Amino acid sequence: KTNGSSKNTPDKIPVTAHPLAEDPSDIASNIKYHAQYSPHFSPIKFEPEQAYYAAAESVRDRLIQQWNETYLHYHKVDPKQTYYLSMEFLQGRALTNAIGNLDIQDAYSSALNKLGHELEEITEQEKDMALGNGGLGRLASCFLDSMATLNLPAWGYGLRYRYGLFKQRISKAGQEEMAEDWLEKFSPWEVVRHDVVFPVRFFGHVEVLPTGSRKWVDGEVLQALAYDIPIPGYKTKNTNSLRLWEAKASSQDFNLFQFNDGQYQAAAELHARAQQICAVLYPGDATEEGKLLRLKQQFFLCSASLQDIISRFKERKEGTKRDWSEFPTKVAVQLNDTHPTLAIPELMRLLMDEEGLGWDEAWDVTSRTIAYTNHTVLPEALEKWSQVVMAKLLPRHMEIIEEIDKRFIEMIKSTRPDLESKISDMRILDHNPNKPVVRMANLCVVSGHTVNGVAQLHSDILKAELFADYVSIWPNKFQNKTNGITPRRWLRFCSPELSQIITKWLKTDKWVTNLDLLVGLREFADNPELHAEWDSAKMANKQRLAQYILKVTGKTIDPNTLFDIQVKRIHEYKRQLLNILGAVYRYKKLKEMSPEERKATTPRTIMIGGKAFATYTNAKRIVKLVNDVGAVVNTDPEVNDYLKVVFVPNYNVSVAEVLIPGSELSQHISTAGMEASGTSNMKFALNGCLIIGTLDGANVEIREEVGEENFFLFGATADEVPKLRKDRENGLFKPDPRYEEAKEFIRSKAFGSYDYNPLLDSLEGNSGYGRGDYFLVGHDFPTYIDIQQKVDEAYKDRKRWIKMSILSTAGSGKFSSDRTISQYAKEIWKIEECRVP
Ligand code: 4GP
Repeated sequence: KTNGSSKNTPDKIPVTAHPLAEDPSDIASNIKYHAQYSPHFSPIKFEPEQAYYAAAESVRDRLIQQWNETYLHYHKVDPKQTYYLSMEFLQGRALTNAIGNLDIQDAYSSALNKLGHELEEITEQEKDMALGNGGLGRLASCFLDSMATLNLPAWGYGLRYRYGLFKQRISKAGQEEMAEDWLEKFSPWEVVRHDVVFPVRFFGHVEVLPTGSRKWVDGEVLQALAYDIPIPGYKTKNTNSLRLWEAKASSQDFNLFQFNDGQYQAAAELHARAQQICAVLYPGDATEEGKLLRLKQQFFLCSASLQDIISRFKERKEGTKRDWSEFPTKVAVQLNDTHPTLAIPELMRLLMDEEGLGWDEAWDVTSRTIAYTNHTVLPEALEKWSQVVMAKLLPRHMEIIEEIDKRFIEMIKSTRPDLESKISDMRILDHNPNKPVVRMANLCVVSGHTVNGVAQLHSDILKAELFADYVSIWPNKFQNKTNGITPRRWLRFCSPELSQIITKWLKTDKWVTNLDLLVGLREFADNPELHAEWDSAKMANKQRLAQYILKVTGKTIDPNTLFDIQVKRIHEYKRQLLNILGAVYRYKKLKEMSPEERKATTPRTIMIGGKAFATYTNAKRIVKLVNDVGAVVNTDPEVNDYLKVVFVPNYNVSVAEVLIPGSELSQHISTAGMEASGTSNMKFALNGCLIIGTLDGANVEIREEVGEENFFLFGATADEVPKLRKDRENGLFKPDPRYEEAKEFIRSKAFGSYDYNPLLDSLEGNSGYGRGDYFLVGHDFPTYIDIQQKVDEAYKDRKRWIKMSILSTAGSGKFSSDRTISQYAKEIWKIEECRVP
């Protein structure tokens, strides 16, 4: 191992461009070529950072080659293509993934060695591309990987945020948000496409032309500029695109006269407004300005993407006039939640006002093209936009939405008089005089050809509750597509040791693209040789995790303790509070024990990580509580050999890649019925980690697959939840004394002087969202504590635990995103493989 300093750079390696080199020496000279001729850094230095950029650029050359071939192939074949519109893509790092998918790991590793570097050290130089918030964004990225691997003609469309969500820092005060700086230097993975630019209009008004048709004019016009990120499939030539839009004002919009007059801000006003659009993901929306900016972002994504899609549709049959009724046979648009709903009125507008179609024809095309995925039933996440703001920013779209709403009501009245009393709930416009809004989910359901949930339980809830009235009109519109995760990033690359063992025992590495093969491990679940190998791979991953924790928090954790992890966005429904109350209870009991009794317990390290949305006060209090509990427990010499509580800062994709392989128990403990699916539960299970969880989201299916005896179940079921809430309102809830004890301990200031009463008060009282313990922490606490005891017992029996761990991996085949995407392709998009020869 070298320190990668300039002293170690072997001068003998020639500097040549070999974009597709196979041989490590040629790859090394290609890397050197990039270090020398890409003018980003001084040519004298060759530190790990420069080596990363040079290696990334050399890998990118290869991708571009395949990418161009893919594009030309799709152009020639003109297959039906899917476009996945999403406000979020949580891509994480690209280098390991690209090298792995291209199957050039060994060659790059030895090429870098020749240059005095280690591949692993180099890959850690990369900043995460963190253009997402949580599960919905990471799902989109897993889907891109599967689409390319399955050779499907399918692209992603998103926004190129300058700062992404935010970087989380933990201080005494709790969470602090900092700008995420993935573009501080530059990203070697994006290719700016100066030839792909579309105008996007805001404000203005609608003009009626002499022909009677309508046109949106005036207002302000920005430019959408494309940045493409190559998405390689695993061991295939197909390399798809993630196209991210950046907002720009044109040079014509720079007012030179004003500038020379000293009015610098006024001169570049439109440029400044353009910059705001792609500055951050989910800007605060407490103010009217914030709401307007979010709506602008959504429209910007939809308008640019649809103009691009339409121009590709035309371009692929250049010279001939395309029949618009063919559009849905060439284009499938998937809306990742309601954020890109404006794609519906925008497609209608483009078809009618720009292409000259009539309403019926445009409606037919639009509704056969668009499908919608719902990712949550939380009422606050179901978007509603003010009609006033919508009419001001997008006057033509508001007209179109009104017309869709009107026709929907007419349809109900004429065909389903039995539903007339439901119209006010089902229609798109809510004319509440205090706050008239557009209900985006309703617009999606009415306009799209398919609506899907993301796990069986969630899809059932959508059909039985949220969208029940529509089901009676369109029974075939609703589907389930249980989420999945890519086995490449989430096992093959993040846990090479375990992967090797799996390949050895299955005698094939085909599981990487056919995850169902993992079931073959069941046969060896009792084999002592496999047990020994499994145990040592898990231990290596735990050690790597312990080193990481030391690096980022300064805390030492012991790999011989049970590693128990909960990582996800901090939200009351996900119940990190239940976890920490459990930890507090455990701590209190340990304090009460004699030293001998303590020795008989199962030592644990509890790790919790996740970001709290900047304006979500209770979530931020939870982050602080975890840190405060950790500060006391971890420094208590009586207890800290048996319990540690660590908050893992700035949870993101690359942190997950270290945490998940090293975990043994993972908590997925949401109030039943509230977690649409969860996807990290799948990643943990795949990595041989056991799950403690409620019957919620995909937990239900994971438990079915891995076997009940390998899943630590507790808590109320989704069916029971409404009655439990009612009981609570009627004063019928009787708290368990252990629950009271844990809360009281925190209130007693055992964990510092911060006032946690407002947080704990959300668990008291009898009613209301966020009060009266809406998320049923109190109800589920006793069964949670009981099942944790079962975990402790199971962990003591090493043989049993390892067997459970093997069976967990063996039962995870269903959760490959390859399976999910094959189902979308067949059952929603109707697209087929288009393999590049
Ligand atoms: C998330 C859901 O909370 C999670 O259960 C699901 O696994 C994930 O989508 C992917 O389907 N929702 C969001 C969101 O991230 O912003 O609504």
